[in-house]
Amino acid sequence: MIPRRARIAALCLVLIPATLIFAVAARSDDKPPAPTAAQLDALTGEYTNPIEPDTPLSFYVVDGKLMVESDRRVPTEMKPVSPTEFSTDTDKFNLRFTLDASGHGLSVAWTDTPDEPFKKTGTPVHHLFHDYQRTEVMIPMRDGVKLHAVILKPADIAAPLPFLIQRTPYGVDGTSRGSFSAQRPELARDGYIYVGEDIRGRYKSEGEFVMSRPLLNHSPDHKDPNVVDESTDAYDTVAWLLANVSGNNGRVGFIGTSYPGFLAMAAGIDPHPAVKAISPQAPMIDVWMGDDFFHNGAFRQSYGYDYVYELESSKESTEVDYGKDKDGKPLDGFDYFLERGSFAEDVKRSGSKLLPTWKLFLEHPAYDSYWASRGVEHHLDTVAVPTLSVGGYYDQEDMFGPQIEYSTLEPHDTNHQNFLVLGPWRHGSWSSSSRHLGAIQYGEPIGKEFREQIEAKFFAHYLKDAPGVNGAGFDLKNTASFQTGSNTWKRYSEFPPLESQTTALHLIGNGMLSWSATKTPAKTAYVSDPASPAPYRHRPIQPTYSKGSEWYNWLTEDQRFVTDRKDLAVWLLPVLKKDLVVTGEVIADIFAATTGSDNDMVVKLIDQYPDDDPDPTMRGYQLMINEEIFRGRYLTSFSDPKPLRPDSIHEYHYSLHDVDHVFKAGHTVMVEIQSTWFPLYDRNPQTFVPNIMTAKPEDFKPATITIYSDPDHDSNLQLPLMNACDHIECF
Ligand code: PG9
Repeated sequence: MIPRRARIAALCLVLIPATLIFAVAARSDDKPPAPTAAQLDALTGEYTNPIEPDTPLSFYVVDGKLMVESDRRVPTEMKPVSPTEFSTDTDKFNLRFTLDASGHGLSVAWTDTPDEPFKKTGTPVHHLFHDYQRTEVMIPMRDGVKLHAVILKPADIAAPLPFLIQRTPYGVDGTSRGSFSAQRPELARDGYIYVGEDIRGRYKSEGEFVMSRPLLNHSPDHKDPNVVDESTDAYDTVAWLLANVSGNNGRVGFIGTSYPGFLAMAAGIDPHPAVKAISPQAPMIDVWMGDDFFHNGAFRQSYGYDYVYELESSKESTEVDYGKDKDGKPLDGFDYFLERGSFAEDVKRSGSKLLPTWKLFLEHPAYDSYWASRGVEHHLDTVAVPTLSVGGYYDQEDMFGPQIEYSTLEPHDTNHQNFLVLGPWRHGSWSSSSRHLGAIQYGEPIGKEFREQIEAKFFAHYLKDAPGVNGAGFDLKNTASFQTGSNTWKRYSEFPPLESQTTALHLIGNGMLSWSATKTPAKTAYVSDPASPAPYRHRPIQPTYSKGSEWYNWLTEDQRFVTDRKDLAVWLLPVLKKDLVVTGEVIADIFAATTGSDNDMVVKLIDQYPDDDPDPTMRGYQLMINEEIFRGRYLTSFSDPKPLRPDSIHEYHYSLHDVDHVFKAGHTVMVEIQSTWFPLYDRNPQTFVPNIMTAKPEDFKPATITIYSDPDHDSNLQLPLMNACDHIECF
């Protein structure tokens, strides 16, 4: 007798498409049947996401089990949940197939993103994954503290291999063959002895964690056992690994993104002689000057609050929660911080003990010796090892670090070992193979191109004397940059390129920009009210790293959400007749007065797309190209803040960082100036108080900000133009 379920399925075969067969079959019993061998075979193939076509998934059957792999995913067994839905041990969501009329796989999608299916594009593709064997060790440092490390060693490579080390505060327990291949597929394929190490006081390492631990003046011979910092810990780790892990070739590279990027940088200062290459990627270099916690003295309130809570509440990362409103909805971070009023209140009402870095913020708001001691740039006076700095033009956390690392090292680069790669990436997003960032379309997988063409070859060259994954060797002379607008890779023999010509773009009257300075004096004014600050990104604002947070892409958001506000000023250049190519550092030089005695200046350079742009999502889009804040009290000294004289004119001359962008013909150049950017930056009371962290509600006052344009106060942006003569008269 045929069981009832099979009978229904057999009947349905004649009448309805196979997708429904599976659905009906699954519904007729609580526990769906295991898929048959024929059903599994029908799912095999390569499946590609048409929007992100560079990481296709391949499915195939081994020993009656459906397997999935991609160029960055080690072969993983898929467990049937139903004949068309499968789970793995490593993924949070399941994969669900749709079938064609003959029962063969047509597409597959993650169950949380059913609208983004991967379509079947061919037969399964197999990749090389080495047989990385995992061991855990405790490595003794010179002061007796032991650091926890995971070592992955390829058992299938007989030749001696170099070490590739990543030191991190974020925990290495999850380090495995799978995670290495997922995060750094090209390097995993090339074959290294990969080491992940917990730094002092984090996760399974002993000792005390110190945020952005200051670098000490240790002698390069590393003789003093009492001098301990991230550089000496890297040194001791290398010494131990060389002596204790067999099969190494005596060379070591360091790599890391963000905090681990800072740690890679530290490994290159008074380095162990075996260290032959480092790649600090999005490293923070100075958390007060321009990276995570302050920018030019303006305090990054929501970020400083969230990040420190996550890192210092315990040895392992702890999630931040802003709580719920009276209707049970998650609180908008904008309201959360506005209601508390000051950072001192944030801390008081956090429910947490006073965390060490919060205390530092409260007690040391200016750039005193506490912060200066954490500035790595003060230690970069030699290119001790080949250094590949990597940064994003849209890095929401550490845009400053890689640019300053490169430019500080460059004058010392006598052996041509200082390299820079910049692209329109957010914090670390070169690790993905995506073809876009928010609204910006690259047209190609620029992260993958960087990893294959530059990163993998850099390490292969310096650590193995080999060409790397793609045959031809490392050939970067100095700088590679993915230029937005033209969407092309550029290579420069120095950065900014010699050909770029600093050209002033003047903010003149009537909201106009001009390549000529004005002869007619003009003023532009707005009232900035700390009681109603401009949001830095659209609301609601979720905790920085929470699920669904829109923190990551805020720098690419369409600025139309604020441009109509009354508390900012806007200047425009007439629609461009020719492309405008800007490559290098943009400087703001703004002359302004305030009716108050302190203020913030936020200057944004924006590319406004035409209303008839071929891409409908970009019509009228206002894309920030460069942007930065400066806190007025630090105009004369970062360590000794001073009140501004009300109504007198001050010059705000500061960097808006590097860029490589083509404003296309038909686009409009826009400059926007405002005085709040909340809650990423705390509100300036606009009346001078000794410490803004403890400002009282009554200290916060509206003020009128006036921007000047006259022969003595020529407010302008200095743009590094590659084709200046297309826009100004050249002789
Ligand atoms: N941006 C992070 C961070 C680095 C250093 C200090 C504080 C924060 C990070 O992504 O690691």
